[in-house]
Amino acid sequence: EGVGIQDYTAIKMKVVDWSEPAKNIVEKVLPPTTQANVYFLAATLRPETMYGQTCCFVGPKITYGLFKLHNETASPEADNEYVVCTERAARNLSFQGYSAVWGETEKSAQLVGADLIGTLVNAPLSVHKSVRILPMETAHASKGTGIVTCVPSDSPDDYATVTELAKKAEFYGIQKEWAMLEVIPIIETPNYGKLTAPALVKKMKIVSPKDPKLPEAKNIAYKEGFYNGTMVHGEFSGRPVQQAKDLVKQKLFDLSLAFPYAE
Ligand code: A2H
Repeated sequence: EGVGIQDYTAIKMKVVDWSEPAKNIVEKVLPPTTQANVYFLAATLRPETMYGQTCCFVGPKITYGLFKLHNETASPEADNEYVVCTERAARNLSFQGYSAVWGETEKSAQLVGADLIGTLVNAPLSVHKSVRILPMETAHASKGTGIVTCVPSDSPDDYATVTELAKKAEFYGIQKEWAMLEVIPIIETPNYGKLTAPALVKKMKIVSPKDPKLPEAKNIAYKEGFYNGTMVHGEFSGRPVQQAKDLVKQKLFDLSLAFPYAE
């Protein structure tokens, strides 16, 4: 990676229902009586696309932890939140004001990505209120939180991954429907219409999440969306993406559905 700082928006995707293997591990340390809220923490550079989330990815082989999330502004009773992310991300968070003691993490459990698959989580602002945790073999352990929320309308990587998962659901040990939530138009671009990522994947004949043309597709989609995109969904519909990005981000912060995370 470069030497610059990457400013992410960390999206809090609240767990509604754990997969069986995850439930066995998590309920040992956080029995239902604790009434703790647990969130998958997804790092994104495109908060304005959150209306179109259809699932959330973990790397099946990546090791994750369950970490206490400290919130200075919460009352003591409400200070009962935990996040799932990589140990590396938890350490970064502990230097950014999200742990009780600066530079120290509080790990409650360890889980491998494969165990998390099938968990149902809320997707903030999305037309699909709750979505499944699904595997993404190309997710990096050392980028962001290791968790990627999936927006197939605007991310070629995400679109290629859900297409693959739907095609080979049995192989991936998932239910096909989990990968087939409707792809909603969020942003319109002059060159690629209302579904930029699917249009690019088709045009560039990208056939798998490991296709070598994906990095280029990702660059084109990002530039098109950011510089030339117009919102076609949600309360900032009609606004250029360059304005909507900060407006949606602030809205997520105000609703406590996200917070800034840098690395
Ligand atoms: B983006 P950068 Cl709609 N492994 O969010 C692989 N990819 C990861 C990751 C990880 N550990 N952590 C974050 N990411 C993804 C939305 C989105 C994103 C859209 C379009 C493009 C896009 C929905 N997924 O990213 O290397 C996350 O996906 C293309 C740049 O730090 C995050 O933003 O620049 C982006 O990659 C961060 O990538």
